[in-house]
Amino acid sequence: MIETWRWYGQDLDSIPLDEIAQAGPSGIVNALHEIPYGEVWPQAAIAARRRVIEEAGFTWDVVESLPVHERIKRGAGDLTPLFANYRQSMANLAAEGVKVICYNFMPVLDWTRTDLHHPLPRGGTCLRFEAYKMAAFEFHMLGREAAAEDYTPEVLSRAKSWFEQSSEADQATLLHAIMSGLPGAFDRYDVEGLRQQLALYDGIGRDEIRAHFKRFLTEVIPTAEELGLRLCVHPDDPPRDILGLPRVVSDADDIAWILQAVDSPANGLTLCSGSLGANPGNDVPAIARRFSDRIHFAHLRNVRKDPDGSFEEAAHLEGDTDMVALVAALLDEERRRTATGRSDAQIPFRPDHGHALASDLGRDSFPGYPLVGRLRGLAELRGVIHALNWRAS
Ligand code: DNO
Repeated sequence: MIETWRWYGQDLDSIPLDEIAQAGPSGIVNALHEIPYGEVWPQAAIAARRRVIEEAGFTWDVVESLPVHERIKRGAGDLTPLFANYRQSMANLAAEGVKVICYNFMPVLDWTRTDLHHPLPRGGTCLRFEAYKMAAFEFHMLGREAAAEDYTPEVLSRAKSWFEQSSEADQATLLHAIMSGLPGAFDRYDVEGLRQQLALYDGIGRDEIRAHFKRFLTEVIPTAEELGLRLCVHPDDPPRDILGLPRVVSDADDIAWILQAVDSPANGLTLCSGSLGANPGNDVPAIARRFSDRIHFAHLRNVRKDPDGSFEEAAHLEGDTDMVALVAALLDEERRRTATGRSDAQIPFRPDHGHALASDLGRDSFPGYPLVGRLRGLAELRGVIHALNWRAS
């Protein structure tokens, strides 16, 4: 497996490449976050970023993400220029040798948490999704009455108490946490802005989103094939509908549908164990085995779930997903690929998220992306990989 590390670029990330080098990964996962969604990534800008990465001794293995514009997800307006721009960015990336492109198809939001600094029993903090806080946000702050159908009466009653006792600062902190999943320098909303975004999805259900997704794939996968690129969709996080928005990358049935919608090796999956693992119905190692030949990238992390729909990010080898079984599935797939001579036999993975530990606590970094906590995750995963490889040899 290829060890990679997500880096947000020299202007946005407080963790420099020379510190990442000390953690030991060979590859970097990067995006031009500063370019607004829908615009072309110029080849010169990609080349400049590539030089920075390579001069620090890394390869740029994966783009995460080449974002899909909201209008494509909504199927709104003349999409021809947006598809053309996406294809042009793909061509520019291919020209610079970057071959794996991760993206998602989550309407409006990306990953969603309610607490960015949830304390851990032995010190340090993790990201947490608290069902009652999400309900408080939806029902009381956004005024989305239909949210009542998505939660149990107990969760709704806790939501009400939380809201009644909350200060303006508490509410601002919650809004900030929910918005933090949006990775770029763009598209953060306040409550009113979010209401407006949600209204744009009125009348757009699951079937429509799927149709828009299929259209996207139809537009870009043939180009990926020509350019020798592999696209890999990132699952929804959490893997269920949220804010009344339909989500279509949440479980094995969804993945099966996507992979056959345009049946090509270039149409693949980012196996994100933490995202998929937050749905109690998802057996992540089984999903990995079922779709193994289309996994182009893996995000390895763990979650611990509560019965009310809450969950938090556990240490990489703790939590509800059997990480050793999952890594074993990926290594088996790599052996199969090697045996059949596939050029992409090695699957890039990154330690996805990490607890904020020790010196992380005084340092500003992207939520979920501190140095020490991810280094711990990478080191543990590296140990699992070495041990499984030794046993197989
Ligand atoms: C969260 C990430 C996601 C991911 C996008 C891919 O930490 O895994 O934000 O980058 O969903 O498009």
